[in-house]
Amino acid sequence: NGIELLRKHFEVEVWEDEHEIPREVLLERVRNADALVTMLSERIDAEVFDAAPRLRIVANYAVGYDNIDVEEATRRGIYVTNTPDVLTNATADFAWTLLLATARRLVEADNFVRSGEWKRRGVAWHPLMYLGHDVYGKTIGIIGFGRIGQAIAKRALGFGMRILYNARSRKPEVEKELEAEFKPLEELLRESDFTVLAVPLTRETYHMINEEMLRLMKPTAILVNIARGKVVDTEALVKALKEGWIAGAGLDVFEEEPYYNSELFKLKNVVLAPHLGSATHGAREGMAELVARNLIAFKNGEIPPTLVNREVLKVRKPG
Ligand code: 8YV
Repeated sequence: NGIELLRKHFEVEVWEDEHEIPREVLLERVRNADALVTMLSERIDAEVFDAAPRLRIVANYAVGYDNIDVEEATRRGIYVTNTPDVLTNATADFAWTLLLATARRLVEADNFVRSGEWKRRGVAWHPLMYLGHDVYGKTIGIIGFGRIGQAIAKRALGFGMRILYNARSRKPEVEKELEAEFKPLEELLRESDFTVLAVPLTRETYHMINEEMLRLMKPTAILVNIARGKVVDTEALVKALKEGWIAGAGLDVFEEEPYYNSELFKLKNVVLAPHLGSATHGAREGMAELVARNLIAFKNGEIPPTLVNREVLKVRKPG
């Protein structure tokens, strides 16, 4: 495991508590740290860097790194690394898990069986029972066409879907391979039966899916978010789901985590998960190992294999 691997090379201090590390404890504990392994729950910014004068590398146990002020890290010559690739398939699988579960109302149906309601009704079968949305042959729109977005598209090929995508830049090589069409955001939203969010959270993608965008979607459309909660304006989404501008949503990520929203939780046409996109045994092992490899490379005076801020090399030497 990753920590065992690290112990061979470093003196390791672990925050074992299942609760998040309190800010003041974090600021205290980083005082003598050369390296820091972080998760999404920790905001790593100038305040942390000020408290950690020896810090040379922040290895994020995640592919997304919106929890880290990368610009500030670069300015101070601190490496930032992430965990791409090792979680791509697990996360794409989970996007599909949510898509299918929402389209076919799996959670509602599961509750119907396990609550005893099925037995109480005494009706074995009815042609209109828990009707869902067709998936095969429909149109999927993928917003964000990096590794995870493309892996989601690959799976869509098996579902005979028309694949639309939107991204900062066009990707002609993959367009061919995945038979995917580039569309401006508005068009993608208008045409898709399923819209899946796979963008990183940045200044540009914050509340990218707002009321105006939700109103463009089909009333039969389903929105799936495995990216970051803040990409969607939740208040607008709740309105869209309640008023039927869209048919449903599968959400793995929320504007605040842990999340509670009594309005959203009342709705039957949503399937919710507590940020489980990469939560498989294989992906977690891969992430831990990659974090360790980045740190070991740093210790050996090499450039970490999945360095996020390459510009930092202008400010510091490898190692
Ligand atoms: C992690 C993620 O579970 O990689 C990411 O960006 O969101 C998830 O894989 C989470 O970030 C743990 O830090």
